[in-house]
Amino acid sequence: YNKGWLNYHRIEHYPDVDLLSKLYLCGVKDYLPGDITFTAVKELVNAINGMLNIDVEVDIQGQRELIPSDKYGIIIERCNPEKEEEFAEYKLVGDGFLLKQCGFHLLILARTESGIMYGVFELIRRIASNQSINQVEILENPKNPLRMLNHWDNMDGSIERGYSGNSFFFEDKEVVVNDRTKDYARLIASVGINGVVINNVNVRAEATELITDRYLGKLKEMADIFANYGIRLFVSANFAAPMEIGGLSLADPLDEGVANWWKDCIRKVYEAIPGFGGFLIKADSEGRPGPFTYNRTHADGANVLARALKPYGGLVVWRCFVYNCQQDWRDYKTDRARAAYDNFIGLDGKFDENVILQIKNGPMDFQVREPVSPLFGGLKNTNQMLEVQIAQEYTGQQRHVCYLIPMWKEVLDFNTYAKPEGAKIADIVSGRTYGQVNCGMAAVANTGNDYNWTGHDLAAANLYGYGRLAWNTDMSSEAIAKEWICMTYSYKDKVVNNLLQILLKSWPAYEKYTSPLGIGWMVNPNNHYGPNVDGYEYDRWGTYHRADRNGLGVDRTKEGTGYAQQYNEPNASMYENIETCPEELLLFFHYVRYDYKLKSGKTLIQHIYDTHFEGVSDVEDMIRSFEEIKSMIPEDVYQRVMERFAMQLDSAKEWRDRINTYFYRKSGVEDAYGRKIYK
Ligand code: BDP
Repeated sequence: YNKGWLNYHRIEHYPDVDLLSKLYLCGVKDYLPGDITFTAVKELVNAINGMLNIDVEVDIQGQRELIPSDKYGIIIERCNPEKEEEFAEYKLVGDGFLLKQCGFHLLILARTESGIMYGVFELIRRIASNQSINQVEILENPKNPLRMLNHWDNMDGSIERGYSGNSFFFEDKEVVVNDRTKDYARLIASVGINGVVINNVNVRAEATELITDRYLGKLKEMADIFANYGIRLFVSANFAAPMEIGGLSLADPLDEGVANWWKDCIRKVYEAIPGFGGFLIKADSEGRPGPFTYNRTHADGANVLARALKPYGGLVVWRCFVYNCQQDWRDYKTDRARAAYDNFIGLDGKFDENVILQIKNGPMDFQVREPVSPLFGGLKNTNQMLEVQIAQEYTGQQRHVCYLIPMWKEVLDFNTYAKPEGAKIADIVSGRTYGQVNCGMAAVANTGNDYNWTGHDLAAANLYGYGRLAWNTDMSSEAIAKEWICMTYSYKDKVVNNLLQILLKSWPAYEKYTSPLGIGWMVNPNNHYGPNVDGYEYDRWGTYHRADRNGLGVDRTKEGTGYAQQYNEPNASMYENIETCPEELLLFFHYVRYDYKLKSGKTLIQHIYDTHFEGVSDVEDMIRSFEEIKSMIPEDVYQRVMERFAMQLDSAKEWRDRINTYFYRKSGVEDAYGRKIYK
């Protein structure tokens, strides 16, 4: 496998090499450098050597005062409260860092060891992007306390919705710990990830036993590797574990025997792995067991675990992806979009402090376009985390390029109006809105044991970008993409510009050639790749477009399913009214006739035709931009990406033709430009 964005390719003529040839490691008493700092120092030495061909001399110096002030060097130090005054102007919080030139020295200062490591990676990024560090002064504090990855890896080595090969955590029902574990930790720590759930949220068979003696030894080895990179290990747990592995006859969260079983189980987990993070739980969803069986609430379910985890500082991350997956399409009023809100809003304030509700970005399921979940802005007394999906389940399965950072930024920037100020989703999940500490972001990972980690080489930009965005939600999509390109390939203008264009074009292109204006789905059932307009239409999953000869879309206003009313004002009214509803979500909220005029002056049907032709030509543009940089990127990368582009182009054409033909046949309306539609 390759080194991803940490390959440290050579940077010619870097300006500030003087500052970088020596490294002083400081710290006294309680602030002596520890494992994470040593990991970071080693990383920095390798990085400087790889990029600038300099052998950095490391000097483990107790006190900064002893370092000659007229000699160049990097100083790495953890803040010592005795020196607090000196740095009072820099408000370092949590794992934040300061990277600053002071005279002849380049200082990396942090309160925590993880902070040191994040400062080191910032310096590495600067060098890789060929940016000068002369007079640099950067203070960064993480915007989100928790920055997690959720892997949907199964213990047989397969990955649910995995498009990059098999698991590197599990093989043949065993936990795997090897060099790749370390390289994985290194990659994700470099972008700020500090928590990892290694197994699928659908916990079946052996995975239920991960929290028993059978696996704890191996998990401890993994947790130790992660810990050197400031990452905590979490696992997905099975709500029915007391029955499935505990021999109890029930899993009722209010049963004392069940509560004691969890306490005992969790005590053993912490005896083996003191730094264990906690559990991720999917309950009462898509066939998974949960508290509903016993007529208990999700708060009852989460709290029994939370109380057992509390003495050890452990967390329960409880998913809100709870809906009826046995719907009847004939019943217009049962709307899957309503489900998460309806299930959880009444429980606001009933969860313990160490429970976090993990909420998918939208009310359905990671479609190319969805409104945000109305639980954000609805819940006011509950810890919350935003869940996004890096794995491209519905966005081309890592055969299509689809750079997702712009989508997540729109979600984070959405104003929920839960308060007059500071109520964007970014504020809520960071804990700023309600002064919470247990919150942040989580994402379904897109990795596997493929040579390049992510199947599509360009899909690594989403993994990289997710980490960077979770660390700093203010970063722009462009800035993140540029960093990734520089780190991975080159800082040369042509490479940066062309790859940047491709990435930024990709999500809009995918949206154009797939299902129109927020309606979603229209994919092949089960595997979710490629077009199938009616694939889910008369099925039980609650995912309908309701197209007929006059129009399409789901009426989610008061007259329809009432979903729009789950938002705070003025959002509810904005969605309710077809005139003010953002057009990209028009069909999500409204049933619209084919001859309805959009703001562009085009009819809905003409818009559908046009965007589908445009989407395909956008893919052709992306391919041309990529061909232009052939000689500037590694040959194997070029080959792999071109193979995927060929698949993407085929698939985009299939989407275009199926969608256009379908709506032509439903509506009988001709394309205004007489382009090829299969009649
Ligand atoms: C859907 C996936 C399914 C997951 C589920 C979940 O199709 O495989 O188990 O989400 O998030 O997107 O639990």
